[in-house]
Amino acid sequence: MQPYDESNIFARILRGEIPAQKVYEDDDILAFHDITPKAPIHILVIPKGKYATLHDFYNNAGAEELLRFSRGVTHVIDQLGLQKDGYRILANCGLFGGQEVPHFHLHILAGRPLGAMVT
Ligand code: DGP
Repeated sequence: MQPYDESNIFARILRGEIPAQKVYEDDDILAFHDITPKAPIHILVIPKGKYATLHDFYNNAGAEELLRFSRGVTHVIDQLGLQKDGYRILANCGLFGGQEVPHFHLHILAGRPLGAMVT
């Protein structure tokens, strides 16, 4: 596995070097609007820890950190009122997954019927 790239864009957002339109932040996670939204609501949720992929996150974060991340994601969904009409969560991982930014993140997409697939 590649070492974590400190210069990736989300690491720079976390360090405050690049602005982001934040919707939620706590000690463990940051949620912000995607710069190229694929749906009326397109939020990215990232752990503040240095994890490149889902496996990196799962294998190296502690159980409490994983729990707090899950809780934070759910909180963002509730805060934005997405439960009622529904939403999609996805994670692009690695080359074939089309992951552009090597800091683990979830996409939350909502605001219109999304159909069977989002690319
Ligand atoms: P992925 O392919 O899963 O790595 O998606 C990365 C997403 O990050 C992509 O939908 C566009 C978004 N993105 C890239 N650069 C920036 C940025 O500087 N700010 C914000 N808010 N989003 C960005």
